[in-house]
Amino acid sequence: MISMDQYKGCFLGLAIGDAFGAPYEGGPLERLLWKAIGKTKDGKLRYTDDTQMAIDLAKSFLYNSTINQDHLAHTFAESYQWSRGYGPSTSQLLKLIKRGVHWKEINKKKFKTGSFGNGAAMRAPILAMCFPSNTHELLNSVIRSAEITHAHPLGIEGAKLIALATQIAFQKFSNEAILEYLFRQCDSKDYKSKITFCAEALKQSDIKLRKIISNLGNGIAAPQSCVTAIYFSLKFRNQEFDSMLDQVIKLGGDTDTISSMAGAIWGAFNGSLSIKNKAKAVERSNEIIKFAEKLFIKQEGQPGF
Ligand code: R7I
Ligand code: MG
Ligand code: MG
Repeated sequence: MISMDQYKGCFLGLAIGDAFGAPYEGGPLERLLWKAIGKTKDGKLRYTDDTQMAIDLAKSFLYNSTINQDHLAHTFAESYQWSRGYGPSTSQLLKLIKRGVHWKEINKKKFKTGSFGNGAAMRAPILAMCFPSNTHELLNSVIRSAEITHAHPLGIEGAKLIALATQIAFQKFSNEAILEYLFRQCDSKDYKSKITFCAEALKQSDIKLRKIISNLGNGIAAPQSCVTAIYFSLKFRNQEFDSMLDQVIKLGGDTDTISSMAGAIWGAFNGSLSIKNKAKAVERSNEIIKFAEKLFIKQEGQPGF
């Protein structure tokens, strides 16, 4: 049985990972900028595009009871603020949607086959809360959510793996079972070999971070970050959230997104009890808890839940 606390843990884990990881994302310039704009007036940590798009997805699903692509595209566009640190292609796209252009006309404009950034994957844990037991519906919704901004097959596949990892974390399966399942769900050789490496790496307690970076990645492309996040969530599932966060921050690169995706999966396993206090440092954390509650109530009573 999945509990409401696991939903809260998942959404809070996503937001905490994002807000605490954000000051370390990217190079010196990005870090300097975040130093200047990374806190609210009342001293809370601001979250970035990762949490904003997750909230937008939850809002749109709660309103439509399905993934309505046009509504979701508008919800993303209405929330857009440059200061949330969106990826360049997503920024351009959302500004055009806000001006009235239909998302279908521009989702393959900057990149011919669509973006393979990790922007679709970072919001995918929310889809596991929307469809906790219906995998067919989950996968269908991953595609519908992703293709608005990230139509590239590798962007979609990364989102699929994060959504499935979250869904199965709610069920608390063993790491071995989770990775076998994810391996079977991979479409590409790249993700398959990363899942295989992840399974091997989890057997080695003293593996170096540079080996994780060179084999799984720490970048903003989905193939360079999704399995990395899965690896950390599985490695630290029985340890404190902060131990996981420390390691992801040491990894460098796309620290907000990797800790956000890992945080969501960690929270799906563990619930919110041990991270509630930490969440108080993050802006709008009470509203995030409310969204998690609403998503849980919406799914409760569905067959198989
Ligand atoms: O994926 P996205 O929305 O966000 C990525 C990151 C996250 O970590 C956020 O936290 C934020 O910091 O940004 O951003 P996109 O703009 O869709 O993609 C990110 C980058 O991936 C692009 O700017 C490109 O450098 C690269 N990229 C591609 N490069 C070549 N060909 C994405 N797709 C392609 C491609 O098809
Ligand atoms: Mg971000
Ligand atoms: Mg990021």
